[in-house]
Amino acid sequence: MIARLMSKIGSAAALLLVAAGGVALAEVNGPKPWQATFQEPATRVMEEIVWFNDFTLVIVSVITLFVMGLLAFCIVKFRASVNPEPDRVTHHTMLEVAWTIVPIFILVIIAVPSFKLLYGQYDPSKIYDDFDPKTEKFLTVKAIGNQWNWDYEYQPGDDNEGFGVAGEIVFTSIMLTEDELGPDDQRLLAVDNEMVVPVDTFIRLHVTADASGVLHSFGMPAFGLKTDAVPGRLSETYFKAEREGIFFGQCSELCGKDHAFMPIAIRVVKPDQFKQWAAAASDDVDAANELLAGLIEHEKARKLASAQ
Ligand SMILES: [Cu+2]
Repeated sequence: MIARLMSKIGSAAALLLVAAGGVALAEVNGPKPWQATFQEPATRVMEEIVWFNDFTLVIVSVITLFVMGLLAFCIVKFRASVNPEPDRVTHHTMLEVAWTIVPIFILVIIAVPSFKLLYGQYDPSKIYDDFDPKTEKFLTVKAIGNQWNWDYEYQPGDDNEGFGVAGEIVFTSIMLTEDELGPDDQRLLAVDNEMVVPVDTFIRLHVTADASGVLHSFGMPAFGLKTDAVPGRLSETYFKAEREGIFFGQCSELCGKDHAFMPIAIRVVKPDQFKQWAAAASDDVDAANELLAGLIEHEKARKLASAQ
């Protein structure tokens, strides 16, 4: 009996070890088991969102403690046994002025950074002090929500040619099924064709949905990005990823039976890797992805060799 129990505990521990090893192996920027807080920020906007969350949390905590303290104080001080004769005071002008002015003051303190952040999600000059709209180059990518996957389009023109997009790149990004998953792939998040963007570059993101379809929402938590995809309407937002890697998001607007199975995967790479991918992708996306995987592998091996 005890031996059976011990062997059960042993195999459970082994399973846990394997799971922990698996997590360590696949170093990805996405949700982690038992995660309760935000994902590690990869853009300045997300850093500001995390700051704003912490800031309002402090204010909320202080107010909650103050109200609870006040309540406890009144319960003890004015309990019937020590205060048999209730007070007949009905109002106190100074107190009423104070409890109107103080909350207004607190709301203004919250509103100022909140509005900055709200506008900053669409206008980089609110977030990036050195941002100059006249000189800054944007790579424009269009994301189209379908039932139930995403299309991505990179058109030559605008600033895109400067980033290496010489011909039109159009592809569909579909979630990998359980038997298509590789050893490092995240279940329900990995896709066949990832959206590829260069690091430290402003990406202008156009978001819409299939004209005959329904609402979707393009959400990428590590970038602090969420924009509704509305049929017949083009929404514009931007992001600037500050580190390389693979980032995962999901459709964030209930859109039908496979809503949970249309993840968003963005691969952030070096600008020269992006150029090579873009040059190949206008002809053949699969070949371009293979080329990119090779370049990333090569870079990893080079880093590992130089670290030893
Ligand atoms: Cu959806």
